[in-house]
Amino acid sequence: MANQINTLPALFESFGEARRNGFIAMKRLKDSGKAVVGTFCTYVPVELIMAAGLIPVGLCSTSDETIAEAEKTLPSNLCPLIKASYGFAVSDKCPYMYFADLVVGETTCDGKIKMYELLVKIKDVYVMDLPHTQRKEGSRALWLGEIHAFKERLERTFGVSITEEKLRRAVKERNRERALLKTVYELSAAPVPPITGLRQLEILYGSQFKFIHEEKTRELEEIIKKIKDSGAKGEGAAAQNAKRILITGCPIGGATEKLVRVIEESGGVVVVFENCTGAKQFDRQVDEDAAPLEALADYYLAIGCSVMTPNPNRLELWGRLCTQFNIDGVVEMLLQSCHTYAVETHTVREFLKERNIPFLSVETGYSQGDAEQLKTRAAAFIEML
Ligand code: BJ8
Repeated sequence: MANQINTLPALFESFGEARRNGFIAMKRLKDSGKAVVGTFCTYVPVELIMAAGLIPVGLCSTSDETIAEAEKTLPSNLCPLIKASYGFAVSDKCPYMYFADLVVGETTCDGKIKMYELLVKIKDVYVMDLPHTQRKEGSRALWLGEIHAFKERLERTFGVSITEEKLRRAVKERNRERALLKTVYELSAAPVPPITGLRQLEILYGSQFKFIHEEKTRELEEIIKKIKDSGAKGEGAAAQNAKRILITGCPIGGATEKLVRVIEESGGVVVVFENCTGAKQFDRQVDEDAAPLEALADYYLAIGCSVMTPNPNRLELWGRLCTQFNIDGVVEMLLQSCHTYAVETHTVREFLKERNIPFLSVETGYSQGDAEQLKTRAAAFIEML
């Protein structure tokens, strides 16, 4: 234990409390004989991992601490999420990666696909082939086949049997977690949101570092109760006239919290995150009445990420969120060199223009060097709302 804690990243102390505690909790689970499966993407059906009695953990890194290390191997003009994730793996500085018995990749964007080819030299990596369109019959068949193959890989590697009963239980548990996290962010649909966007992000992002379902749901229920109580007392987290912002784009959290901070320091309040840290992941439920593997295939294939072409589900989700949260403006965060989201910006802009919703797109990375520049842009945007 002591050795492991000694190798925690230098920025350990600055991580959210949930993430810090998560490191310790993960070590305890490993000590108790549990195996860990690391994932990078919302498309990976974690219910299969849960049904196998394994612990799923998100591996996307959100700090620039190991980017220099990664750039010894990877090109510098690559998305920071990919560089940081690889950097933490090669430098052994991410305890979650360190503890992972299996790492699951997916063929989403080109940078990640190629990075997995290198990661395989360090870890046991399994890559799921994700189709890039939802509209062809064959896509669904291919994805269902990938889900079957992933199930078999888990069973083989860990010597377990994923029965239908276990899978149905995992679907129910994960649906419950999604429903609670959705309740957390939907509370900010109130005319005066009861929590700031920063606090909301802390809860949503931090939830992935809670590994025991019962503890996680209990804590979320307590958090929801506290937020409701303070809302009932009229203790809003933002001024009555704060501009209501929806954040979209690449996954946000860790270093990119800076964007939420500058928006909220400039007279805005982030009421909802449409990206993978928020509604993209928690908006819908897996059908509990359907055959579980089929239900998982349908649920995950329908995720509205820019790696899909075309990508109507992202726009459909927005339409609903903009109305439900009474949005004054949309801010898109693009990570540097994320081509799929960057190209989709045009479609997004047109979609919002038709609805008269102001839009700001910013590109950033994991360093804090552009915080002032982001603040200037956010302040000018909110000023004109
Ligand atoms: S479902 S958003 S987690 S792919 S790594 S695409 S930022 S260039 S993370 Fe993502 Fe799954 Fe989609 Fe969500 Fe761009 Fe970077 Fe690629 Fe990225």
